[in-house]
Amino acid sequence: MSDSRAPRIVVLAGGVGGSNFALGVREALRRRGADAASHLTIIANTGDDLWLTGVRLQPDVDSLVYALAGVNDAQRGWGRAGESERVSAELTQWGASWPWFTLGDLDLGLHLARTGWLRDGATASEVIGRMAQRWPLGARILPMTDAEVDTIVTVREGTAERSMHFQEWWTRHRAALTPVRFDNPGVAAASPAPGVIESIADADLVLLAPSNPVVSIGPILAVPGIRDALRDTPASIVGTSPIIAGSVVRGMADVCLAAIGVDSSAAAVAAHYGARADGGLLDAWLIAEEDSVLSANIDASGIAAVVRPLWMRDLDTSAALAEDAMRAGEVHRPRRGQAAR
Ligand code: FO1
Repeated sequence: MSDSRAPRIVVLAGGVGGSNFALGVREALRRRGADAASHLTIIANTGDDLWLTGVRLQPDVDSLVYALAGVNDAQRGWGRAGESERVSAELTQWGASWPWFTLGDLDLGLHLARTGWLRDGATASEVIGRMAQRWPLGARILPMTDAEVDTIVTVREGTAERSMHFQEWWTRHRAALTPVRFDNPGVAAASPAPGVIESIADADLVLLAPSNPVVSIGPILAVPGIRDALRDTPASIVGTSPIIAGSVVRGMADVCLAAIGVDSSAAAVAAHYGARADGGLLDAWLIAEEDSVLSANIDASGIAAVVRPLWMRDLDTSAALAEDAMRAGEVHRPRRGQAAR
């Protein structure tokens, strides 16, 4: 199949689930004979970025870059393969780090390089560009914004409330402290990174990865201009449920969903994103075979439910899922009048 028949795809993604999905989309494009690098743009969540021991961490960007470069620790789900942790151990001895948050030596090399470039005036987008010069990624990765936007989790402790950085809540407490709310200070003043709005406007297909709807996709949608660009794009928008048979595929999205009053069900997450006909985002929503009973309800809400196998066990199953999402986008086009043109 010729390159011209492959869609220009934009993927909205968080880190771990987003990486597996992105690998599948890249592979599915290649299997269609397309040059993935010129067809695939990934808009990465940067809401869980942080400064730690003097260096800038971008966990979701790094998970995506490491996975696409093939240097990731696939089993652990984050960081580099073949890591050592000598520096982290030393930082802990100095009391200069979070003892429950491990910075691998190879990973730290990237954080040091990034921090130096940022201090020299580079933007987060330009830093990713430098990473892509070292490792051909077969895709373009854009941060949702070049601005620093945090995710702060507020938890209830008895009658009091306490706030902490998302990474502390996620990694140290394993999301076990009941969240009251998630805030993204700085997001209201943030602008989309260069290329974000343009890539959405020019896409044939926008895919929402099966990433955490609250703390991965949520911050991307909160950047002013991105939600409007999605509503206006002539591209089909197809999401993949991160919930199968009432359980999260990975991570702790159920706790996050509960905090914003959304049930852990494929239908409830679809309703959370909303139908384009009602000013929401979705033209179609991929749900698992285990959830086929929810199809009629989702269809009735104006979102086309597409029942497919969703488990991403390896590159083949990820590519098959991505191919299903591409086909859903071809079948379920935005209805006339919904998109801007
Ligand atoms: N996750 C952990 O569970 N434990 C860690 O010590 C840890 C360290 C870490 C360092 C750099 C990095 O980029 C990611 C890291 N992660 C770690 C993953 C990360 O906390 C989350 O999985 C993502 O931010 C959620 O998307």
